[in-house]
Amino acid sequence: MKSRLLALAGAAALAAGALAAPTTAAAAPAPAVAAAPDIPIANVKAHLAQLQSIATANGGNRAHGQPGFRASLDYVKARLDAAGYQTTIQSFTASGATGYNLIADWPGGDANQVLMTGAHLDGVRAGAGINDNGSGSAAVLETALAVARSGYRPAKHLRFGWWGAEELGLIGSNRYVASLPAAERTKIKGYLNYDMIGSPNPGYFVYDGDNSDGVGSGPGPAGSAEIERTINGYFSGIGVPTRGTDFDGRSDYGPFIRAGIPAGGTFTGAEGRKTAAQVQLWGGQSGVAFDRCYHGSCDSSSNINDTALDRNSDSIAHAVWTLAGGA
Ligand code: DPN
Ligand code: ZN
Ligand code: CA
Repeated sequence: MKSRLLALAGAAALAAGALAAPTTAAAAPAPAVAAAPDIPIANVKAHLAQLQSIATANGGNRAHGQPGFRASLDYVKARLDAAGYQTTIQSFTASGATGYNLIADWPGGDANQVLMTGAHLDGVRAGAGINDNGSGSAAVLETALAVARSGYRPAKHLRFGWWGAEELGLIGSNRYVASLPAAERTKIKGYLNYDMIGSPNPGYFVYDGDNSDGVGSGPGPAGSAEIERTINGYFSGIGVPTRGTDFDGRSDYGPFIRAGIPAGGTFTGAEGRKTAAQVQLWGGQSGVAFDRCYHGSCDSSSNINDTALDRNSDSIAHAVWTLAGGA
């Protein structure tokens, strides 16, 4: 993937050439990269309120094979359709029930250079699944809607995905990647994944794509390091320290990296407990789980740290705008 750094280095090389050969015209300015918009946290929270209402009206959950999952999918799809996305529902069978992925393409960009961003939309049966993973689903939805609102003309083609049956073992994302012909797979130049990004006792974790923190199971496909740097660049810009987290395939980026597609994303923590050292970094409660309601009945609307959700939502827009390029 062509990085902004490379583009700047190219401009510098051109400028050096211009000095050596004075007849050469002045170097063209580096191509403009549009600045990402601020993602309105109120809009992300409004999506979460809708997902909570959907769970409440459907037996308290949004799990695979349950009516709350399909209602969640219909909600996200309606918003995308109204904004001008081309949406596709991919059906599959898992554990004797029909599951669905929702794929949304934003018209335009280079069809041979796809940047995909996704989140799992299903929850477990125990509760409404608002942090896991209403948070990622809502933030990715609002980022897609921001693309539509902004008049942004990305250089790469943008695709978004909401996965079914993640909680049964990454079933939906596996089916999606497996369904792609090899030629389509190689067009996907990067995949950004958001799973649990509003944990109530949050950490600021970034998938360790280059294994620099040594907490992964080895570096991801080439290009994962650039994604990690891009995400870290957003957080350093707002003065929030990040730490690497396992790039071991415990969420829907797994099938993508196994197919050789560079990937990255953020995570605010699940059942693990925040250490005293992490409290020094980020505040919060030492010795308490990042998400005490992980896979529990209390993963409801109140199980969200708004600041974490806000920062992570803005980081998604930053990553999409930076990695897709264009103006
Ligand atoms: N994949 C997760 C779940 O849905 O339960 C939690 C998770 C996300 C764990 C990201 C580690 C990293
Ligand atoms: Zn989960
Ligand atoms: Ca790293």
